[in-house]
Amino acid sequence: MKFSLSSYKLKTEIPTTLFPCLSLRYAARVNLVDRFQAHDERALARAISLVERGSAEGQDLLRTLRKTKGKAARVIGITGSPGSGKSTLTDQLIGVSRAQDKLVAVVAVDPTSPYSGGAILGDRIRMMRWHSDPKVYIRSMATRGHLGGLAAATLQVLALLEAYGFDYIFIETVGVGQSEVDIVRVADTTLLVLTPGQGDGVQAFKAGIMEIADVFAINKYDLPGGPRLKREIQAALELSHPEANGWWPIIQETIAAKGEFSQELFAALEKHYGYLENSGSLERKRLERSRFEISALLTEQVRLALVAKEDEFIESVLNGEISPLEAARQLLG
Ligand SMILES: Nc1nc2c(ncn2[C@@H]2O[C@H](COP(=O)(O)OP(=O)(O)OP(=O)(O)O)[C@@H](O)[C@H]2O)c(=O)[nH]1
Ligand SMILES: [Mg+2]
Repeated sequence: MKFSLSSYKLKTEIPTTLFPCLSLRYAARVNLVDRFQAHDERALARAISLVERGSAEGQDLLRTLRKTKGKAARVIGITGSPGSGKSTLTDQLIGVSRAQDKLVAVVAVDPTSPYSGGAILGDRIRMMRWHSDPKVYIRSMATRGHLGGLAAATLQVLALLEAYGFDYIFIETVGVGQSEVDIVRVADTTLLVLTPGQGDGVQAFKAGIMEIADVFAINKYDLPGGPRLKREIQAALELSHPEANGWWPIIQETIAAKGEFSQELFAALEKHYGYLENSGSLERKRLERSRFEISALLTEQVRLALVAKEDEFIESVLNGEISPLEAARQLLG
């Protein structure tokens, strides 16, 4: 027999004397949905761990919650090179949101990649002052084993956070590897953090990540070279003509460590969201996010199913008995 979560409410009314164990389990799940929707942070934590584990219960929960969709959260992706000040800026943006009594979530994606020692500790320290605020939820997620991209689990956690009713969801990813490309497909607004004096402008231009930014933060503007970096980015934008998409990226200087220009940066993010709403692009963004969610899960499932079998083919490919393409096809077949 198949149960859906919506029927759990009915099921709990089955006389508990008949199926005491079953009823208790259903009651627990109903309770989880109710508690989740009543903004119980422990229910959120439980829901996230269910989804991260890939359990059937987690999937049921996601489906139920998606059906009772409330208002949309604003999802802001924050990316940039290691140490550019992403967490310090996020801390400032939380501050501006909280001054407006908004409900705020932060997902700090720790790439655990060979390039970076992992950002979790830094994030914890940088945003520590919010730990006692019940309207701020901060979660670090590792993406180990996902080639530096945003893990499928991250996207599902994002769906949970949206259902929970957060007004703002900030996703911090280090701009290394695939994650900064992925972030564009997930976030409504992408904020690229650059810093002067490290050749960031040139590097961003070379790596083709200029195109991903809806808003630029030139952080550490207290250090020498800020105005120059700003001019470089302006010139680069003029060359690439971003207005073809209907949006001309805003370049905002910030000194996150001193809390300067946070309001201005926040206003730039709001302006971009307004543009999305007015141009009808928001709907397109949301479709793209769902598409990305499916494809990330698909890739992960295929990898999980097939990678273990790869070994059987390695020798044959090495000996020239079959080609790598034939091996891949046989694996899929
Ligand atoms: N001078 C100066 N330093 C800053 C500014 N903003 C942040 N920092 C410092 O830069 C360092 C890195 O800041 P984080 O916020 O941890 O940077 P991050 O980009 O989150 O770093 P990762 O998550 O490790 O990639 C810290 O020592 C901050 O205090 C700024 O505006 N000016
Ligand atoms: Mg950080």
